[in-house]
Amino acid sequence: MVIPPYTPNDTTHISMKRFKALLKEVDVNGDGRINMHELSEFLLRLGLSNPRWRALLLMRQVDTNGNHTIEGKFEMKILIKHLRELWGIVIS
Ligand SMILES: [Ca+2]
Repeated sequence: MVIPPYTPNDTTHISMKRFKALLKEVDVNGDGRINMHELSEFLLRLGLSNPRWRALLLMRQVDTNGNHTIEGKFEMKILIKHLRELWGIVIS
């Protein structure tokens, strides 16, 4: 499956408050970590197509300690960076 590369026209802005609220919403087991399933749900709620495919791609790049979840300040920072660079989602 090919996802079209993002062009600057596609930029979506969401607030840090909204970003954190969304993460909390999708963290169904409430452990403060985002797993593949939760990440896919998160991307779906951001309105992105093919959320499962994107979640797979994103997890591979963001999960630096390889525990299959996104957690902690460091990985969150990378998540924010990649959302912007890959798909033009700017969190501010
Ligand atoms: Ca991790």
